[in-house]
Amino acid sequence: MDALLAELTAITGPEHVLTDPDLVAGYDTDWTRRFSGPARCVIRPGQAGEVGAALLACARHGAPVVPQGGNTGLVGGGVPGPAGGAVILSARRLRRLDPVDTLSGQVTAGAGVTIAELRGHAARAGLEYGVDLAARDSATVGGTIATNAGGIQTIRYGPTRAQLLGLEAVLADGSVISRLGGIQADNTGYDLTQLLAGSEGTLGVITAARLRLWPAEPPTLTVLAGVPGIEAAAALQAEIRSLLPKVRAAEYFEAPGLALVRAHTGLPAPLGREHPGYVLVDAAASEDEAERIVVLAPLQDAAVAMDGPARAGLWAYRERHTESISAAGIPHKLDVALPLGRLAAFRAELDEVIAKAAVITGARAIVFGHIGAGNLHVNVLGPDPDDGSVDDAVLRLAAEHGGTISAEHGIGRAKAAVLHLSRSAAEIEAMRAVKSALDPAGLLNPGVLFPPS
Ligand code: FAD
Ligand code: 2HG
Ligand code: ZN
Repeated sequence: MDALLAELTAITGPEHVLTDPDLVAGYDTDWTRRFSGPARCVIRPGQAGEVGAALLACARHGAPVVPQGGNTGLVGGGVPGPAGGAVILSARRLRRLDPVDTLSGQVTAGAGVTIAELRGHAARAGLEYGVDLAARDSATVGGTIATNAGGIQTIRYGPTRAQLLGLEAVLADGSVISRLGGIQADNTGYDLTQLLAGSEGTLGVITAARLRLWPAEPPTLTVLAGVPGIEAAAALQAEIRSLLPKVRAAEYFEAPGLALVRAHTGLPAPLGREHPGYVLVDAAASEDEAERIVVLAPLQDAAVAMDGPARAGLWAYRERHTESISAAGIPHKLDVALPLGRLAAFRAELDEVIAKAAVITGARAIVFGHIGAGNLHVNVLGPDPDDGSVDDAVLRLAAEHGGTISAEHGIGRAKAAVLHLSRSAAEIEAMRAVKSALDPAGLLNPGVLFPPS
């Protein structure tokens, strides 16, 4: 056994240092199958002290460390790059879950707790965790903080950073920073908690977090409506949001995505007719409010559900897009956001831009997303996974329309080379300065977030 493996084994015991290729396979390839890289091993520490010892051992042996949670990330940030030699540090065993503090409406959770577990735990105390996403059964507290995940409730509760009151993390030098006291009125200098939110494993390994919970406000109304296109979709969700105070999700998908979902799942057509686009809205609404909504003119062909199973049935058309696309191929995932007023102009140019960029390989786009937040998931099937020309063209188009190249999935390895499309040179330099202050040797997640210097 080589010296690093011997040291790592001494830290966690042999059962938590994986080298068998069959076991490592679940960690070294990302959810999309587009990103993969050889790992020297996987280590699965059970507490922050073991994380610190593992980081120091890797630093001594010059082995880069790739922090990983549920491995549901979609931009290659949680798996090694092609160079090899990296150690994957899985945070899944950091499973602390304290009783809900109902006095403050807060909870402390370990990095390895899944979002479904956290949401269930909060619900049993009559509260709600504000972030929800289709990957809820695998995505972790640590991973969602590291990516500042958004999800289906962002328009109501904000992204993950808005839930984050404090965290515990291990820095590259093995030191532990911890602010789990849950004091909201805390004005004592740099906010290191928020610095780590969205840092994508480049600044430290998150081991636990103090999270805000919300009064439970179960959604009671789900509406799925057909629309002629994205402009009508943006207008419809705005109209519904102006009439209902408690809209928690406003989602969008199009006919090609629906066709893939139906082919993959066997679900029947959701509405009486086919439409170019569909809007799905979830709200906590009274019966009176619901009645005001269902008479809206654009809802002439719509399905309305007011009980759990029927609502879940409508949500399946939206939530099963990601798996249905993956069943059809390895997608290029371009998670952009635009000002709502630019969505239609962006969408109008999108197909042409994709067709030009992928002229040799051929390509088809499936567009869906969180339209209430201006967030579109452009998935492109067809081009070779290693061919980045489509990615480049779509991201440039979003930037030209005043949008961002990542709304919620992060930069990862997928978009590191084009970070400049959304961040100025001065911003990237400032971010690099923070990185080299906290991780001067570049131990944590090299190749993620920053373009090669
Ligand atoms: P991983 O994939 O393991 O890692 C993601 C990043 O975080 C990597 O850079 C990794 O290095 C870093 N990281 C992980 N754990 C730690 C830690 N403890 N400390 C430091 N760094 C760490 N995302 C959304 O934002 N909104 C959605 O609606 C959404 N829906 C999805 C639906 C499906 C079906 C799938 C497959 C994915 C979806 N995602 C969505 C993407 C993904 O779930 C999120 O990015 C999620 O935050 C990743 O969490 P994870 O625990 O799987 O992290
Ligand atoms: C979603 O909103 C996720 O469903 C995944 O963010 C998006 O598959 C995608 O591109
Ligand atoms: Zn999304």
